[in-house]
Amino acid sequence: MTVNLLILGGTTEARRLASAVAEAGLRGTVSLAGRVERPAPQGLPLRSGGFGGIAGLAGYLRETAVTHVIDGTHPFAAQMSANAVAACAETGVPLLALTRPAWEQGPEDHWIRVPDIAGAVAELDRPAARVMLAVGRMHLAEFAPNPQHAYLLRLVDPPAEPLPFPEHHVVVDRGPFTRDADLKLLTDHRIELVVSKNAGGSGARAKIDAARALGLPVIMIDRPAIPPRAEAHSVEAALAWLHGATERGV
Ligand code: 3Y8
Ligand code: NAP
Repeated sequence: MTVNLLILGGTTEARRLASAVAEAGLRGTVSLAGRVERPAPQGLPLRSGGFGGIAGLAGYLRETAVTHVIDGTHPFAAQMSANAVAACAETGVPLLALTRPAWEQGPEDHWIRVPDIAGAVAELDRPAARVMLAVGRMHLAEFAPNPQHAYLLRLVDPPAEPLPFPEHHVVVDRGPFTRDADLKLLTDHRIELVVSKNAGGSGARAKIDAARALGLPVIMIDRPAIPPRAEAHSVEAALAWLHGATERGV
């Protein structure tokens, strides 16, 4: 069977998979939501924007005769992943998730684990501190109830609207980040507390390694629930699945 792969992208691992698929001479497309102004080149043709829910994705799979879907989205992109499980079940297109194991707390880590964004907001109901809020842009408004803190924000694009924090400093940057650069960032801004999603992978963990080196506490947000699906934790395993699936003719 001729492969026509759809990669749901937006992570370092998805981009690396796309390059490997292109090098293998297989046909594939990377899909992004269109969240940022200048997405990184993906090594395969790119489509951008929502599909229109489960029905929209199922329609896309049929119309473009996709033979396999690899969901390489971020662990917090739970809606996209749930839609992929449903649309692939409906259309019979084989689905594999390429996802990263959650970060584990080490002996020198000072983590305060919370179940979700609301848990992180509740945890910030404490006396004023210098906080690195490294959760991106989309959920910033939820953090408005704690204006007492001085926030260091890292955003992929400059903020389009005023931010709900009287005292804040914005760094416009995209990852993957490095431990040394984040060590300097936390030190220069005299950060006392870091707020982070448990993204897993290497691209976002620099701030966690830097916080550990500085002995700083981290409010660590656990991942949202995602329906069960086949999973791989490396590009090599994802490619093996793809080759295996094509040999089996599924
Ligand atoms: C549009 C596509 C690659 C992929 C790079 C990874 C690593 C660097 C670290 C911090 C944490 C954060 C954020 C982050 C990281 C990788 C990966 C990752 C975290 C790009 C990209 C898109 C997005 C969307 C963006 C979100 C935001 C989240 C910033 C490309 C650069 C905070 C997640 O302004 C916005 O609307 C931003 C939205 C979703 C979370 C949020 O709620 O704001 N990612 N990030 C994707 C699309 O349109 O479909 O240009 O590369 C991708 C990457 N961002 O090629 O190596 O694999 O995780 N992304 C988090 O983990 O908390 C930054 O600052 O320390
Ligand atoms: P989400 O909340 O799970 O998805 C909301 C809706 O956005 C989806 O239902 C879908 O719209 C659209 N969408 C999401 N990802 C898409 C993709 N790759 N291609 C096409 N449409 C997509 O997703 P999110 O958390 O906003 O994440 C959006 C993108 O940013 C994803 O590519 C993700 O990998 C990347 N990202 C997210 C985070 C994060 O912290 N959430 C971190 C790093 C990268 P329709 O229902 O209309 O199809």
